[in-house]
Amino acid sequence: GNKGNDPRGALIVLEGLDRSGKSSQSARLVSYLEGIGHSAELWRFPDRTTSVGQMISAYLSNESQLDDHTIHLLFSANRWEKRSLMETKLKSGTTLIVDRYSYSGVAFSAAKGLDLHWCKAPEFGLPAPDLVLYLDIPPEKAAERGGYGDERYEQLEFQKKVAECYHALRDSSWKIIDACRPMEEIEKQLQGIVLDNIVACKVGKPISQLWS
Ligand code: Z5A
Ligand code: MG
Repeated sequence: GNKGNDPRGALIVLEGLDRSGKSSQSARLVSYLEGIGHSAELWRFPDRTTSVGQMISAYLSNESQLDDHTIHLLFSANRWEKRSLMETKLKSGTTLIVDRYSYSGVAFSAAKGLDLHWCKAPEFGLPAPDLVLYLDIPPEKAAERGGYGDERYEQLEFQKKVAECYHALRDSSWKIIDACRPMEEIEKQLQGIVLDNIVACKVGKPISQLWS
């Protein structure tokens, strides 16, 4: 057990447009960290395993219809229901690699035309990431990748709006990664950035809260 003064884990989020490579790179990062002896877990939002997550999943696959505000709040609730476990893990020294977080929540809803400040409000007080890795890719290039077009938001014009909304959310915790390069090259770059960040968290950087 962790007695409180022990090093904490880092909260590291991957964001980016659909098909930018978040899930591929998150999985590779966790394998890498585990391989060099770090305690790390792969998390993703939406977490489709909870009852809220199942409502979200039905919505995304067009099996159900929901008002834009309602689905926004469900995505946020899906993060809040994982908050205490997230904090417990971080405090016990486990680094969390999280595939999408509040930035996806705000960017996708704001891209539909909802007010940006309204979209940010329910995220207030969630643990703030120590690092956001933004996998940057032009929407046209992402659309050329496999599997695009199966779910509700996977349309080119909409993805362009999402990209603009992501841009408005950038802050000093973000690192912009060129996601058009080969997977292995991106993987190597992320490993270096993440290791530096984990070390910085271990030397006592407190967990802050959104939107700081
Ligand atoms: N959403 C929301 O509205 N509000 C919220 O709060 C949250 C989410 C959290 C489902 O998310 C939707 O929910 C999403 C946002 C919204 N909108 N949509 N659509 P999801 O995470 O379940 O989406 P996904 O379908 O699992 O994955 P993705 O994000 O679209 O893709 P990705 O994870 O970024 O990419 P990938 O799966 O790693 O790679 C995609 C393909 O590209 C695959 O064939 C790879 O082999 C290939 N790939 C990856 N990297 C490369 C490179 N470097 N070169 C060439 N090919 C590559
Ligand atoms: Mg994914």
